[in-house]
Amino acid sequence: MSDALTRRSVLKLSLASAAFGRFMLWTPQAQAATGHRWWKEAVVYQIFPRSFADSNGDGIGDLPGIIEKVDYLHSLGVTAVWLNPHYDTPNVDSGYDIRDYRKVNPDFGTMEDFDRLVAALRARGIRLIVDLVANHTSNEHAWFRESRKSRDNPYRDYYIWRDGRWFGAPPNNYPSIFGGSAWKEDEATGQYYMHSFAEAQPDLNWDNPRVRQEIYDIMRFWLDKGVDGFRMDTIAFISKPAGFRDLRPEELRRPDLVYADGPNLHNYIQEMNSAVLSGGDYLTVGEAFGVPFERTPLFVSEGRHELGMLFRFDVIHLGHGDWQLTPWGVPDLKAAIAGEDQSSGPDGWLTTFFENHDNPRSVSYFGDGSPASAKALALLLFARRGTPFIFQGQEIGMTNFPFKSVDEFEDLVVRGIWADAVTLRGESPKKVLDGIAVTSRDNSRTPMQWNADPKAGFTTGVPWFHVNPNTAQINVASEEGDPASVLAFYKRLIALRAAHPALIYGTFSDTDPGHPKVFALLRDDGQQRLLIVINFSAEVQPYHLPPALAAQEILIDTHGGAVSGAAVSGTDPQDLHPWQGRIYRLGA
Ligand code: TEU
Ligand code: CA
Repeated sequence: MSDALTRRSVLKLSLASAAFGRFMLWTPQAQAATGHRWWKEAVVYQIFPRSFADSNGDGIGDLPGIIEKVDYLHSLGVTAVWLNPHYDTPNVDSGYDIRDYRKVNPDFGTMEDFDRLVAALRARGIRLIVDLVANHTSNEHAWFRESRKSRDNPYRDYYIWRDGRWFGAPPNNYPSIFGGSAWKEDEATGQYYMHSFAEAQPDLNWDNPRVRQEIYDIMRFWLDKGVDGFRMDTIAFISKPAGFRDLRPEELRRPDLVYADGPNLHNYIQEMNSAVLSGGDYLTVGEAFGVPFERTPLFVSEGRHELGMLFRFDVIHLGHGDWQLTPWGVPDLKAAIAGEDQSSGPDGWLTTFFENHDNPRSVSYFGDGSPASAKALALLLFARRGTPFIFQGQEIGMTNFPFKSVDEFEDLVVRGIWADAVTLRGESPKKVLDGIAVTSRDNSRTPMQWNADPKAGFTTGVPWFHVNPNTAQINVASEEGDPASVLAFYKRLIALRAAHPALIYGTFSDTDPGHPKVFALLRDDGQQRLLIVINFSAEVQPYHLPPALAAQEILIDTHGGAVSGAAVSGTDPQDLHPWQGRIYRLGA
């Protein structure tokens, strides 16, 4: 049998078993032979519940609100949902400070609502993954309330307590990712506890086996409820160094690189895998903040039995730190994309995403705010190798919010930046505000724009956060009726990916990494070769297909639904309109 034939039959077999798997028990062994997995084929939709849909008019999005929108999700074609934290929380950091891991946030509903959500999604073939926040808890969690009481409390070792070095000086010079020291002195015992993020988010002590078992129990609890996996918050931070030495000056600029490299990190993830994850074929995606390229395969290489995929931040953080902006060009974006792609190693898998709840809107940051640039980004999202994640509102081209003053922000990170940059270091308030306005994660947290109403159809009450005034133009209701809308384009892309395995399992290569404006990306699964060409600029680009890449057919075009399926012969002599992109099927 020729190589190509072998590949073909293996592919057919695995596609057949993928279809089969929907109705029958999943067989991980059979899948492992080809590396095909449901979660590689999935298209995931991220929901930030507080801002998605409010069912009871209190101005806060909730689980019944999501249930009302499951048909919308189904019509979009997504096959999985990632829910940002839905647990009981004092809400210091939008639910990433969990008070009770087994209780639904009362703002969002009840456990019955959660069960109904799982069922409603499942009835439409959509799986659910939940957020696992295991590096830290809320300071109001029962474990921490016990832990801080006394040095000999049975929960003392659930957290990381150390003596200060001398009066008023923390145990070492670790900064918190959210600003200030990572140590907070606690009155009851006079010791300091560690918090990688906010003071209200004390870090758990993963070196304590009881803590690890608690987390595994929590994971089993939600798996038993029917969830299909986890997005693991800042998972690379869980293992802490024994000695807590001081960071060197150059390390202080990127403390996350040190925090994400604890001595037991991979032991713990492997233990979690064998204790919990090996029991099924779950979607697991680790937030890999701080993980350098070369360590990526340690998490995702199949043979290591750790995680299915990671979120890397090379692309989404291109050109910005906390708030400082550095200029970037299309070749830099190409390099970041190629870098992420290659970092997975030969048998690892990654994600493709341009937005999440921690970042600005991609159409504003990477594009020029126009629907045309939103479609170009959508095409680039699906051109990349990896499981695509779409953040709520991205599929209609939601933009950044027009923030005009620092008081309009909600995020504690903004307050931290302001205190550090303006108050402490004397930076110009205008400069800092301009930077925050472009980069703040509050941009992604404004209510979902369902219709043109000033409340966006998000709530009948007073929305908890500003509605973007452009909901008058950018909203689901108007785009649903428009075949040329961003929403319609996302639907076509999602369907196209499902129908073209080369877009899922095909190799990825950039055929023109130096071109200053145009992407020309090749996906090849041995059966089909697809060329994705995207004019990533607001100007016309005279781009011609290289003669070697004889195009047979246009599968999708950002400019006009009618042309898809149109035959082309060999090179295509047309200029590309601003932000125009196409997928060509190439000859053998
Ligand atoms: O984020 C971890 C993290 O490092 C981010 O805060 C990142 O540095 C920043 O947002 C820039 O993108 C996770 C959650 O995604 C975030 O929402 C939480 O605030 C944080 O953990 C603490 O739980
Ligand atoms: Ca509500």
